Amino acid sequence: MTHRHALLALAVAASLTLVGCNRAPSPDAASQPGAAAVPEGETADQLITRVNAELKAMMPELTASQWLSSTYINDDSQLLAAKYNERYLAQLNSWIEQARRFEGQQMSADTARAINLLKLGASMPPPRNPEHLAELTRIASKMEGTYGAGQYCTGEGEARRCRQLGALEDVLRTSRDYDAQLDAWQGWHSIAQPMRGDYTRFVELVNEGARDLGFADAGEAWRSGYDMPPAELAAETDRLWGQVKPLYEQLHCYTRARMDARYPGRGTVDGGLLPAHLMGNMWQQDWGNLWDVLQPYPNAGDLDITGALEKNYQVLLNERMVKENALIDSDRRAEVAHAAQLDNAKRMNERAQDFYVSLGMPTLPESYWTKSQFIKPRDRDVVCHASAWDMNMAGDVRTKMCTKPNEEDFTTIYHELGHVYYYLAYNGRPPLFQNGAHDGFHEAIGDTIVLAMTPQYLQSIGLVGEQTQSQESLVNSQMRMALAKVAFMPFGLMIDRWRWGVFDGSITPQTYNSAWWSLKAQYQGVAPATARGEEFFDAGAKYHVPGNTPYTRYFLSHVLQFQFYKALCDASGHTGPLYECSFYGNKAAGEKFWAMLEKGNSQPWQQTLKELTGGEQMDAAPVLEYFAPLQAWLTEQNEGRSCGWTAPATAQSPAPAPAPAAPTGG
Ligand code: X8Z
Ligand code: ZN
Repeated sequence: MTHRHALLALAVAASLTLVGCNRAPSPDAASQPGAAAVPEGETADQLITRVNAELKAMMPELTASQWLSSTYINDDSQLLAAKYNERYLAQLNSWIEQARRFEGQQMSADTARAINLLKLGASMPPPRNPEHLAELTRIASKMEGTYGAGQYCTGEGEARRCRQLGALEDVLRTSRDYDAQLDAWQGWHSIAQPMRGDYTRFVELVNEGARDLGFADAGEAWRSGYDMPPAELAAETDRLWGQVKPLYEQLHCYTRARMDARYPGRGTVDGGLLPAHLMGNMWQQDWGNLWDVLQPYPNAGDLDITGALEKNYQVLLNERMVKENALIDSDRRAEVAHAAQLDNAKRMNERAQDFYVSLGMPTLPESYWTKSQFIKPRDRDVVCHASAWDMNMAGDVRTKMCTKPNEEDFTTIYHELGHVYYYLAYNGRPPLFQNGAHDGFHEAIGDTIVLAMTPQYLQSIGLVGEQTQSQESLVNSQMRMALAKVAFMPFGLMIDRWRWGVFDGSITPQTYNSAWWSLKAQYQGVAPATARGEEFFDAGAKYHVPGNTPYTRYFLSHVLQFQFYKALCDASGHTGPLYECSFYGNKAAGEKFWAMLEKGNSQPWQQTLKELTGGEQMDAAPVLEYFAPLQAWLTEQNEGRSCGWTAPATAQSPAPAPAPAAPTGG
């Protein structure tokens, strides 16, 4: 999932509740428990110094409660997480209220920025009403727990079998059986149905919070964290998408032809859309698992990273089993396998750390290795969605994953370490500046490193075999990257197109699902193979919806990471085509990267971007430069095909509203 910057964002959200029209402290704020007394005669600069200290002091208990509820899901941990979140948000309200005294007064530029940051960028704008705030944090914890503990059960009695997300994803990754994939896909989506009511209420509450803060709705609050007017953000993302769309359409067209060949007669859905359950990924956001179907040249260049990682794990497991008595019982065998999985996941993390260290960054602290959750525990429910945590703003950084030995998880580790190194780099800044330049920056750090994992780099670490230089192997490696990066982009946009609509009321609870599939069709060109009416809540089957993590950040990250990559390649002295560059081991690139990380969000992101890339605008030109050979190849392949798709009428028209609920007594 997201890194725990969300926490700060939550805090920021809360503070917004007090940005109102009257200057007197609101009774709510005055009565907040734990609100420190305001020292008499305190200046704005002194206030921010104090807020920074209080924020840092509160952080450990807040993050600890969230960590426990994510790594040990039960009613008690959820209760505590909700409570600590509520307290924290209330405290933030109090800080914001205190800051209002200084509106319009002279203060240092840093203090003005810090006060502004308190008011902006809220991901969960909390309502002013204390009961509603408590209800909001309870619902948030509950939805996160429901998602994390979600399971799909089939069969009766002895034959009853329950599978969680990881097992269902395994089916989509490895099975090419149409019905088995459909079952896994539908099964996972069934876990979201019970969340529909909670989500509906959640939307009302965050909108109430947003309005209390002076925003039109929660979506506008989300769009306000980009050092530009919120009204401009949607157009900005449209502009960037416009740059990449032709490339996506080529990839889609090629993919559709291969899917038709692989699943004759049912490789596409009416209108030329790709069937959601066949794309190798629960949300069709990364098509890399379809390598067996989509690989351009099967005999050019071995890039089977998953195969290599699995083999490494098997070797480790065999060593462990041999060391043990061969006759050990099945319980002990399971323990040994678990220990081998943990060791293997740590090795994958060491490999990722090595890249960062090669750039001159520090090794991770010992506590990273002892306190992280690397694999799925056997005895309890956890939120498996990957995340990186800064527990105390003082070096206790962690990753939480349910790592498996496959390519996707391998690159996710690099992604999470990007967050972790960002935390470590800006830990010296005042707490209010300990954040990404904007949230897309935070998401782009590790992915920039992933772009530098060229076939040559992968060969040098022994993950893939000898790489030959040929046009065919180039197309293969470009395709591998495109299936992860280009396929992602329309997904990165559509989630918040849906949520912005939900928050502004243009998408109502009666049209949650039809609007979801309408946007999936419009942006991604994918569709469900079977009807998905309003009895479903398919948005809820994607972590970031019940987890309330804004998603535009990932779209922006997929643009920015190519800009960062290009800048670091330049810094390293690379001269050839962009896609050939790896800055592994290059200290000059490392220094430039670190200089950006170390800034946090102490200045507008445009300035930070300029210092790294020379330009102040987000720009997808480096994406196109990188993929130029693939785009040319795809265009050639697609010649004579009719590309593009039309969204089916059923996905566009809202489903009929359900019958009104029966009146309840009392
Ligand atoms: O949620 C994540 C990371 C944590 S911030 C694992 N990502 C998005 C997703 O999985 O949906 C990374 C890419 C997109
Ligand atoms: Zn992330």
